[in-house]
This record gives sequence, C-alpha cells and structure tokens, in this order.
Amino acid sequence: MTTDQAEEIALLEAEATAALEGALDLAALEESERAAFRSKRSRFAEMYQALGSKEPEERRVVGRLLNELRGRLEAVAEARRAELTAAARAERLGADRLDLTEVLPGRLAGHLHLVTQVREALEDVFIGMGYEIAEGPEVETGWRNFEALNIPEDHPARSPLDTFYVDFGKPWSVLLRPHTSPVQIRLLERGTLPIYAVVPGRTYRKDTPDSTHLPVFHQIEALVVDRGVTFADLKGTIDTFVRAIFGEGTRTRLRPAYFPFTEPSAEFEMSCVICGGEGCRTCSGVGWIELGGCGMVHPAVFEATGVDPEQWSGFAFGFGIDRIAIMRHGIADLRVMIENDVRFLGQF
Ligand code: 2NL
Repeated sequence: MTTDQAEEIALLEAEATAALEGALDLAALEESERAAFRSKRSRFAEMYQALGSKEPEERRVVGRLLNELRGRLEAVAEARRAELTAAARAERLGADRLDLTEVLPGRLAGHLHLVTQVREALEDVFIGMGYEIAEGPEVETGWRNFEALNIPEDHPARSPLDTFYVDFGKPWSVLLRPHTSPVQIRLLERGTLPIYAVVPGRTYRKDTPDSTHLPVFHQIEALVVDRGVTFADLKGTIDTFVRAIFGEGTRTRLRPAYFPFTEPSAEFEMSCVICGGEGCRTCSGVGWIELGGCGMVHPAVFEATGVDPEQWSGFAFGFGIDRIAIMRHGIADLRVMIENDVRFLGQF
C-alpha cells in the first residue's frame, strides 16, 4: 500500500464523517451516504473497484482498510439517523400537543372523572376517621382472590365464565381481580396490626355491559382489625360514612347475608335519598337501597394470612364506587361512565 492510498482513505473518512454528521434531515443523510460510500460512482466504490487490478497482497491490505472504513461510516450514519428520527418525533409530538387544562371561551376545562371525584370524596371520609388508603395490583394471584378468602374451589366466581384469567404462570393461577379484597389480604399478610384501611380500585368481571353492570368497574372495601372489634363497630362505621356521603338524615340498616370470607355477614342498605324512605321509583317502593356487603372477618381468612384470631378480630365491608356515583347524582345508566361524552362528563 502506498502513502497516497493511506492518505486518500484518511481524507475520504474525514470528509464523509463530516458530511454524515452534518446532515440536517433524513433525506440529506441518505444523500450523504450515497455520495460517501453507497453509490457506484462514489470515491469509495471507485477505490474498491480499483482493487481488482492490484496484486493480491495490496488487495488484501487495502480491501480490509476499506471494509473497516465502511463499517465506521455506517455506524456514523446510523447514529445520525437515530438523532434525526428522535428530533422529528419530538417535533411531531410538540405540534400535536393539546393543552386540556386551558380554558377557552365557550370551551370546557378538563377535570377529574366523576368516578374519581366520588372515590376521593369517599377516601376523605375514611381519612377523617383515621384510616389509611391502600392500593395493590390489578393482576393478582388466584390464591389472594379466592383461597385466602375462604372461597371454595367450585364457587361460580372462580369460573372463567365470570373472571378474566391471565395467561401467565401455572394455568388458571393469575387473573384480573374481580374485587379489591386481594389488597386487604396483602395487608393481613404484612401483619402490621392493628389495621384501619380502605382499598379503592379498579375491578374486573365478565359481565355484559347494561344499565347496572360494566366489565370494568370500581370498588372500595374497608378493613379494620384490632383487639376487641365488634359488630357494633361495623354498624357504627357504616352509619358514619353513609351520613357523610349522603347527608346526616340518611339511615342505614343491615340484613343477614352470606359471604365465605365473613361470619356473620350482612348486606347494608340506606334509606332512599330520593323519597327519604316513603317509597318511590328509585327504591322500587321499598324505601331502602342496597349499597354493599359486610361482616366480621372469618377466622379462616385470619388463619390463611397468619393473623391470630384469638387475639384479633375485625370487620370488612365493600361496595361499588360507580353505583354510589349514579345514586348520588340520579344517573339512570352506568354506561355513560365509559362513553366519554363531554355533554355528560361536563356536568360534574
Ligand atoms: C360486596 C361485598 C364485601 C368484604 C367485602 C372482606 C375482605 C377480607 C376479609 C373479609 Cl380480606 N371480608 N371484604 C367483606 C364483606 C363484603 O363486599 O357486596 N361488595 C360489593
């Protein structure tokens, strides 16, 4: 190899690198690549072709240098391409940007969804009573959703007709939680006692949407575990939060029910907010509206999570946030919650 060849290769590299690094957009970059080494008429290609008429030793040495140079130029071009692509994307995103908080005359300001507003109102009531807000994963184990809650193997809630299973790990072992109870199981497993917690969150069930069901909905569940907690504490707590949310004149009552995870169990109802208990269309003439379920934590749940039921007792209750929202505002159909129609959302 001659000194001239070495100099020419070095010069070629310096010029091509400068051109590639200086390309101002993707089209210019491609043009620089062609001019530098891709086009048959480039100086690079000419030098490569000239090798054909050289001695084998020179062909090998110069050929290797040219191949290495091509590799370096391709890397420079790739780096510049990445820069330009990122810049183009940033510019596009900037141009598409919409400020949803800006209030223009005749336009609506963005605000929290009704369900979020109601969730926060509920959280505030429980924070006022000294509870902590706990959250947990929406994809959970079957164990925390069923076994730990004393729900038997053949319970319909465990069927894939009712619950969304996730294809992960052992078959039928992981799912989209159908209630927020697995978060309470996590609190019990943690074993930091006493517990005064509410768990709000998104929940999933295979229901066909109608005026009272959505496959994705929201629950809030309370859990209290302490020494000497009684059924009277449960009733008093339900009474307090219902009055806080629906007004001081609202009354509550319990009716016996069955849940595998509580014993005794009850459904709780409030006096109809529309007619005050006289009987109207909203309460189907009975004067009472069912809100959710409640009960004293079943000893089997304490045992599954390693809490000593001889020392500790507790209550739990759960209800739908979406249901509370439609009741508080007299909404006839749950589906408006997910339709994102601003004529509906803008009212709250
Ligand atoms: C309903 C019924 C309820 C609970 C949820 C619960 C959680 C644990 C232990 C015991 Cl970890 N109980 N949660 C208890 C009773 C009823 O919800 O109708 N929800 C909409």
